Amino acid sequence: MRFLQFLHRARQEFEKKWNNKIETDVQWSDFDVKRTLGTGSFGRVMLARYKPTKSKKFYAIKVLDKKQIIKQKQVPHLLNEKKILECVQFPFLVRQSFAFKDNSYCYIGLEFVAGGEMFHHLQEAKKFDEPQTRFYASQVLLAFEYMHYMDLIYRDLKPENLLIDHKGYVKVTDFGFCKRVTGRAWTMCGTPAYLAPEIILSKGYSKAVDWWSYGVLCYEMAAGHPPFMAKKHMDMYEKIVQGDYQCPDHFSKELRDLVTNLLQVDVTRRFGALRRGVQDIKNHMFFAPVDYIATYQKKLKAPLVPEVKGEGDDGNFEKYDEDPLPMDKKCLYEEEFKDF
Ligand code: ISQ
Repeated sequence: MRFLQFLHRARQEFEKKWNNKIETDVQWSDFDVKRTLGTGSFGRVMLARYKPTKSKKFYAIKVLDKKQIIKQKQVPHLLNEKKILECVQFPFLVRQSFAFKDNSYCYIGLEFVAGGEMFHHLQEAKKFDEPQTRFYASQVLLAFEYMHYMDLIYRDLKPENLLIDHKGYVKVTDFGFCKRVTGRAWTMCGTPAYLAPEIILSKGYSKAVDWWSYGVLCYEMAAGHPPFMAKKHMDMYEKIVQGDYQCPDHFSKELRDLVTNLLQVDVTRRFGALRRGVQDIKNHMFFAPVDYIATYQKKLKAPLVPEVKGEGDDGNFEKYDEDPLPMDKKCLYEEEFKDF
């Protein structure tokens, strides 16, 4: 009950920000750029240090190429992402500190989360044991409970989008596909191995797609590979819409039961989307050892504390080619990006 009161207050805060446009007067030349932390189809995330103030804080700045955004028709998704990031505030969601644009790019400044991607830690460990799986899964669960309460569908859950902070806790990043909807959504988006059957079948879909991808994530953390795999996307989609997967023998009966209830092809049977909503998952026996309040307060000892040698240590992130960021002489697509 206490948590519901918290969510109610958090929703009021969210609404206030949703209706207010936040301005900043930060610019790219205010930063010392260290290096690239990640790349995507419309740009890259760069580690950079803010020069003007004494604190010289580090940020992970998402640099988005306006030309690419236009070409790939992603303007609405970008505006969504910025607005949502401005509004959300939760311990397991990455925070936005500022946003600005110039002639060629749009920039979103995020807090720097130094522990690296869960994807990287999962690769190193091959698979997580069940207590570690539960530790991360319980935080993503609270993050989804928060987002869904704000009428947000996340739509892109995967280990690449989960960062580990210096204490070893999860932060969800990349809100590029996140959308505020009360009814149904229709856009085909996400990552093939995590797509819910109803998205593949081009049906209108709801928040339940996040609970499907959550089932895929729980499975993948504990197994070391996702439940639906095939060389060709079409073969993988066939398995997904059939619900054709098997749990490894080492899965406990609790984990097996949780995954079975989440990976329900029939939305009307899927955990998270039933009458009791998220409570069916929070109260599931797999999560019986979890203290959600202590989790929310980050009072528990993390199973893996990443090595972070001081502020701005980028050692937990892979290296990328550093291509220059060419700047146009005139402002591109001023009208199209006026709301950024
Ligand atoms: C590091 N910190 C915050 C956000 C990030 C997004 C992508 C890659 C690295 C990141």
